[in-house]
Amino acid sequence: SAYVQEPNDKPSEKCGVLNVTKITEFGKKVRKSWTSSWTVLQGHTLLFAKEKGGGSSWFGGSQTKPEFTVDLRGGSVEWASKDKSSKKHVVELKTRHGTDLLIQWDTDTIINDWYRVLQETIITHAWE
Ligand code: I3S
Repeated sequence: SAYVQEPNDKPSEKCGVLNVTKITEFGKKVRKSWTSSWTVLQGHTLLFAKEKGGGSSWFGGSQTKPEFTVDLRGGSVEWASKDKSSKKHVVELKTRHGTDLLIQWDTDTIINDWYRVLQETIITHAWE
């Protein structure tokens, strides 16, 4: 059988390290604070945890709790305009609650994958 039981019974669709900052919270502009975060996509939820000592940690274990989570339903992604950041390959993720994030990674193939997966997730869950 192709069925494989995941350790925490919640298959992760994608994970990796990304640079992340909030730019608005509930519609209000907040000061940027770029952080390197271990990022996990589970269903329609995107979870971020601070990287500990450069090693990749894992949710579900006791070591690391998500620093924050984002519900992608009703959100949108686009490539950030130049005025949003001087960094390259920056994705702007907007949520329906008015909390917007910038997500960035220097390697274009990696950030392109995230862009595509986030967009697919938002489309998949559009009617929930
Ligand atoms: O949009 P801003 O204010 O130019 O964003 C920069 C600031 O967040 C800056 O921190 P300070 O507010 O402590 O100066 C960061 O170090 C920069 O990385 C931010 O700009 P970029 O272009 O990297 O997103």
